[in-house]
Amino acid sequence: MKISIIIPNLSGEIYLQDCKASTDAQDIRPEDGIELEVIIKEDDKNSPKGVAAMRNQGLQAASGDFVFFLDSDDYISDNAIRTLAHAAAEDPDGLYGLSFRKTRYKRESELAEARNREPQAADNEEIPPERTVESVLGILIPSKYVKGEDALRFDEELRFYSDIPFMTALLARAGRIRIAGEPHNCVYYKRNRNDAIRYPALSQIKDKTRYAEFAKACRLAGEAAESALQQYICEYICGKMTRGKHPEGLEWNRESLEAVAGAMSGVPAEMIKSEYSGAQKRVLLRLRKGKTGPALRTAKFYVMNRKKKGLFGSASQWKWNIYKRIFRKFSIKKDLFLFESFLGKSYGDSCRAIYEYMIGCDERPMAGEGVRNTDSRYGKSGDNNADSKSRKSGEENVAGRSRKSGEDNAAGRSRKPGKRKYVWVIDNKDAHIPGKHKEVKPLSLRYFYYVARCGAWVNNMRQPAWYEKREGVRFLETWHGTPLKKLVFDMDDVHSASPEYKMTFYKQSRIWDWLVSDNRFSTDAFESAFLFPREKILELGYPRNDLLYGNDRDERAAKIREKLGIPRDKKVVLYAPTWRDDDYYGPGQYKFELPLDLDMMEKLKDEYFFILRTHYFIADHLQLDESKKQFVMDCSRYNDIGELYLISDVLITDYSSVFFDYANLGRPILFYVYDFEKYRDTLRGFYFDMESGVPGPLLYTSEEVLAALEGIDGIEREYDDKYRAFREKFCSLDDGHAAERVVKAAFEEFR
Ligand code: C2G
Repeated sequence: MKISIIIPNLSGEIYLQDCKASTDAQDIRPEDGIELEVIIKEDDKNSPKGVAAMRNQGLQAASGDFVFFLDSDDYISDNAIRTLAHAAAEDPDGLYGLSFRKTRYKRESELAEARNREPQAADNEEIPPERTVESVLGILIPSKYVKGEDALRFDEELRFYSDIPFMTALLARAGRIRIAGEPHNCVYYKRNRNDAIRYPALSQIKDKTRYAEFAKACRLAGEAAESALQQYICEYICGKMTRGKHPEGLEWNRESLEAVAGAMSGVPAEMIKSEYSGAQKRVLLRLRKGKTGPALRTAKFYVMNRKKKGLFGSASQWKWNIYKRIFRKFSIKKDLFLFESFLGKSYGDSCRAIYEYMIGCDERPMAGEGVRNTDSRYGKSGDNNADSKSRKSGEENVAGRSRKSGEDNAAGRSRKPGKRKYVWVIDNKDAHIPGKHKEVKPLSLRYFYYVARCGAWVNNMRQPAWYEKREGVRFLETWHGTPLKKLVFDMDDVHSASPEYKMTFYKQSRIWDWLVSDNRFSTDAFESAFLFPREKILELGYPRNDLLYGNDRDERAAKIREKLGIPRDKKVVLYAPTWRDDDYYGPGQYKFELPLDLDMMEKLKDEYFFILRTHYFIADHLQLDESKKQFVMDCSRYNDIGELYLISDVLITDYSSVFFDYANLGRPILFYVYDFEKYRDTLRGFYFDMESGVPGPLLYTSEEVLAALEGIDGIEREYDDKYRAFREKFCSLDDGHAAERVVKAAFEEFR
């Protein structure tokens, strides 16, 4: 038996590799008597003809007894063809198909997981009717249906929905599709592409004609295989509705609904009534009768409700409506600066440093002042307080802006400090924010008010996806770390909770007017990882690290230690790991179990005090025994990790960006990387080789951490050269004046 696998390749090389690897790996034995023919049809990049044409060319070229359609971004399990062929030997005119599994991962990771998957009984002996119409993929089709006089072909006029008429006609001739093999190990892997910006799937392309084409495809499909087609139409409409999306990515409108109403007229009312309920049922029944106006009103109401619930939970829905309908109608206030750090969880990071620099400016006289940053907390301009670091990069010119502080003071330029207003988004009782300002809780009504009206927004993470920047608003994105772990578009597989991650990130980052970078390395990474224009990157050092160079940093550290109640005679170890992309309750809600053995660390309690600090995404609270509290403290909710750096003598971290900042202090850093290989090879990947590139030892067990702390002086000596080189590369722009440089570069009223 000969089987022709037809692969239309529209997506280029990036996915095809896995696809080809899976056809090459087919487990076919001599005694099976199976011959495989793999036909890959490349589309013309300059004048693309589309998937229907490529498949037709494939059918023309196929010489097998059966054909099998595989998409170039998908792959199949190694036993797929053999299993299908065995099934088809029983009934050579029938249709057999594979179970579908949607995946976001590469073949290698997916197959590794499949090996551990428990066998499970198939839910169904047959492929569900809506899928049979929707897609030709994963089905072994006897050649008699695609050869000869009335051979089936794809309609090349249809760009998105050519499968519908093909499949309805095939079903009319060959009947139902039975599932071959077991769903846990014999599978068609349908890849959900995670990069709709650079490599969109057909289903991710927004096109105004899509909806009308869907209706046309249904009309062409006509009478054939009626019930499967009808079920598919209903599922399609409800599927789009429940996701709150029109297929073009637009709002539903009457025209688009009219386009499907025709296809709906043949659907029996009984079927709708028995299988659907609520708004879905009402919309389908109205469409069936051609009443597009009432159907549209019901659908819109339904979509609106779903959308808001999804965004905020129903409690905040009304606030969002007020934001959209009322607050956004007011003018923006140019002098109103909104600050938000780590989603309002803390008063800290670069946003804090920028804010404190700004209020410092407002308090001081303007004319002839020359040097702005005289706040004792951040040291004096020009006074370089860093341990022993080089300042060679001081004159570097980035994005056409001078880094020299003070000299570009705008004598005579109006700053009107009196008019400026500051608002902080904050939900942390321990935040004691200085200066005249207002505070709003995230997602409160006042929050929506200021989001709608602010003239400038300073944020260190992404703003909410629903936020649309208004004309004249300035957005300063400080970001929150030099990346070791790969970010967004540099990640192949996205393991975190949100499948839309890359697409959403791309859209959100388009509104940033400036993005702050701590070093050249970060600038390069942001350009490739965020697809972000280099000219908008302010490579001026991290404002958040200014405090590490303050003249008063020792005094300040002593106060913080006292406030926290840390014994004076103890050295402090700060343990600050990052989060794990694959261990979550939901988006932004990650799990964490302390991997450091505190019983073991107790041995050091006479010398050391331990501060534990989880990442802000971690939802789990650390549970500490009373007995441990004399040498361990949980500071996960502490406002600003920068202050914890100041009071600690040693940092333990893993892949978190914290060590780039901490290195400014020149104090020892240990890397407790108990899951190193998994993190590097599967979860994220790194921008550089961690084993050779970080300024401290990689440790894999609590025993090793203990030994390293016991011998910390030796480690400091051992890593001295490496540490120096590391600081040269990553910290050379930090000097206590980054906030000043960033504010001046972004906001003209401060120049
Ligand atoms: N952070 C913290 N406590 C931790 C870990 C992180 O306060 N235990 C803060 C630090 O300011 C750190 C920032 O959150 O620099 C970002 O944390 P990362 O662990 O680096 O992770 P992520 O939020 O995914 O940031 O490009 C930046 C990072 O690579 C991505």
